[in-house]
Amino acid sequence: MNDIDKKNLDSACETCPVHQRAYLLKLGVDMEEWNYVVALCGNPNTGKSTVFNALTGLRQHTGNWPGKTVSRAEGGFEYGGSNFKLVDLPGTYSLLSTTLDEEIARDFILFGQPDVTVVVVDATRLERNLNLALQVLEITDRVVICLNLMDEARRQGLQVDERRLSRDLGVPVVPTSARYGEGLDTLLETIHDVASGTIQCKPHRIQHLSPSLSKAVSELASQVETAFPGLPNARWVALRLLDGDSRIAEAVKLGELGDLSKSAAEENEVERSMKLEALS
Ligand SMILES: Nc1nc2c(ncn2[C@@H]2O[C@H](COP(=O)(O)OP(=O)(O)OP(=O)(O)O)[C@@H](O)[C@H]2O)c(=O)[nH]1
Ligand SMILES: [Mg+2]
Repeated sequence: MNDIDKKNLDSACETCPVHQRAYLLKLGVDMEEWNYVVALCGNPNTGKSTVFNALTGLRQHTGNWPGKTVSRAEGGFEYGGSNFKLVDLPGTYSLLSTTLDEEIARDFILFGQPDVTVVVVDATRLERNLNLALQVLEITDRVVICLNLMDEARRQGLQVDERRLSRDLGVPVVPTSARYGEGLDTLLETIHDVASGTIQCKPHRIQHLSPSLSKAVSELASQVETAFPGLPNARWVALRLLDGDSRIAEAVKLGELGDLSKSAAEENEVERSMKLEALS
């Protein structure tokens, strides 16, 4: 492969879907007819289902998460010539997996690697809602913040500087009043632009781990990568292991992470060779 081909492949990779097709299939999401997968998460009662219904209309169906009694809704929409699959995740305050709902939301974002994760936040309770948003920014960089209930914030005399928020978080922030359909066109456009790579996110991450923690995370992350080649977010897994996350420790012991990394890596390999073939 010459340099130009290599460059083309690199730039193609920057904009191609990043989702883990094999793992999404395990979670019951078949990407056959879809270009991009978008996850919708947020604290309970922030308007996720209202946003979901507004974006997908009648193109949706509901069921349960595979093997779980937690209900899920997924649907689709078309924008800018691409088909988007939208998955409504259970409402959660955190991704640290103390409940089944949190575990489902976390696994979907962490291992399914949606092309875009939309975090719906309540503009009238920003401080509490940003906890989840910051956790999401730790594990994925393709995020759009949907700053919902703006009508309610205005009614309460609250002003939110969405530009400043966007600058501080390093990802786009779109103000909406989903119940009244306000801001949803911009939300669609922004989801499209992040999915296609037109907008590049630079998410705010914790920069200053102490030197000893930083060293421990790097060492453990490289062991995790050796044990589970191709696993996305090995650093985050290492951090959770050091924090004593029993669910992640169990997934490591039972080899569940191994299943995921193997299928994801195989999938990537197939996609890569197809791209190389197309270039030759
Ligand atoms: N005023 C106002 N109300 C809204 C807005 N968006 C949603 N709501 C209302 O907020 C309530 C909760 O909305 P849902 O869409 O069910 O919220 P959710 O996040 O899916 O809730 P859970 O699935 O229970 O976590 C409903 O009564 C909606 O009509 C908005 O922009 N403004
Ligand atoms: Mg809901």
